[in-house]
Amino acid sequence: MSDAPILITGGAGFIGSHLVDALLGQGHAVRVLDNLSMGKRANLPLDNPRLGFIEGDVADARLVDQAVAGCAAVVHLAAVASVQASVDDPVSTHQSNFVGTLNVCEAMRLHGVKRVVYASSAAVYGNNGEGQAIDEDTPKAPLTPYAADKLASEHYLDFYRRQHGLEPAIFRFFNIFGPRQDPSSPYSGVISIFTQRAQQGLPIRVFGDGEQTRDFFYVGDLLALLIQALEMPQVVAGAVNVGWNQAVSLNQLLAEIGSLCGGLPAVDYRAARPGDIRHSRADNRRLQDCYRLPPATAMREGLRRLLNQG
Ligand code: NAD
Ligand code: UD2
Repeated sequence: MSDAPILITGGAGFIGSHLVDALLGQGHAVRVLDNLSMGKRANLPLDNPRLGFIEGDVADARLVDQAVAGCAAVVHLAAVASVQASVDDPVSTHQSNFVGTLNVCEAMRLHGVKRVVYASSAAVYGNNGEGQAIDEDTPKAPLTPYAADKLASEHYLDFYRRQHGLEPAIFRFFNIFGPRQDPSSPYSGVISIFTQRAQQGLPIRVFGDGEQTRDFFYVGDLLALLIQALEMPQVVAGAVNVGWNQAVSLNQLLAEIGSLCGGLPAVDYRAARPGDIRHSRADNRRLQDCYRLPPATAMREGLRRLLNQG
């Protein structure tokens, strides 16, 4: 096992901290760069000598350069993972969600680091492909600065591939859920909010009629894909959707949570969020063709693990 660490930007966050645990468990050295805007030190095994932690901003080119130097590869997860935050403040979220990616690309070019795994999002499709499974060739229609920054980052990664030999493995995550997904913001992942409020007996707000659907993917299943993308000899060209090609409505989700919690608090149906996507489901044939998929963690099992973390 090389002693050169794997850099995980955003590694103190929900997905990143699970990846840190998995890579350390496999004997890798790991380095995390995170500004703790959403991530937490408590998510990290900071006493592990094979883990280095740098608190700072991916928008700081000098810091990113230091963080990338000497690394074997990069998993670039750092971003403001809130669509609404990007709508409210596109200038500052752009620094994290796009300039951060450009800084990572530049630092990798300068230090000769080739492999980068990048977390893009189903948001790049906007409302295109609604109602049927969305494949990677579906026309892109980013509706928000968050989605636009994800798509722009994909294009820059491809430029650095063509021009400078970077090896980007780009995933378009649909809706990832699991332990450590922070429910503290009204714009946190819906499953983290619903489960926390169900456990605390607080009223649950549904924005819309609850028939909107998402393709939910348990975080534990994602880790195997991220590690394969780090280790595979050749990266897959282009972006790959991460989802199970299964549409679950919020009302179905609530029924599952209710049956696991022995009932639900009051559910309050409100107006749909402006620009909210009605139906989202991943055509995951490219994922199945290019990666070894772990057995899917069933929604109920994922919810059970999440509820037990509490
Ligand atoms: P998260 O908010 O838990 O993780 C993001 C991490 O990045 C946090 O730890 C945060 O502190 C850090 N961060 C934010 N801005 C930063 C900056 N400027 N400099 C350094 N660190 C910064 O959310 P997550 O769900 O773990 O998301 C990880 C990545 O996956 C993000 O890029 C997100 O856009 C993407 N993604 C997530 C989902 C999902 O359903 N969770 C879906 C699609 C894409
Ligand atoms: C989008 C992206 C996802 C990720 C995420 C980052 C799509 C399909 N998904 O997630 O890939 O990038 O943004 O933030 O583009 N809701 C409620 N009540 C609540 C909270 C949410 O009804 O308390 C609804 C919300 O209106 C939406 C659904 O739940 O209809 C999912 O919302 P979300 O914020 O969990 O995720 P989403 O799909 O916007």
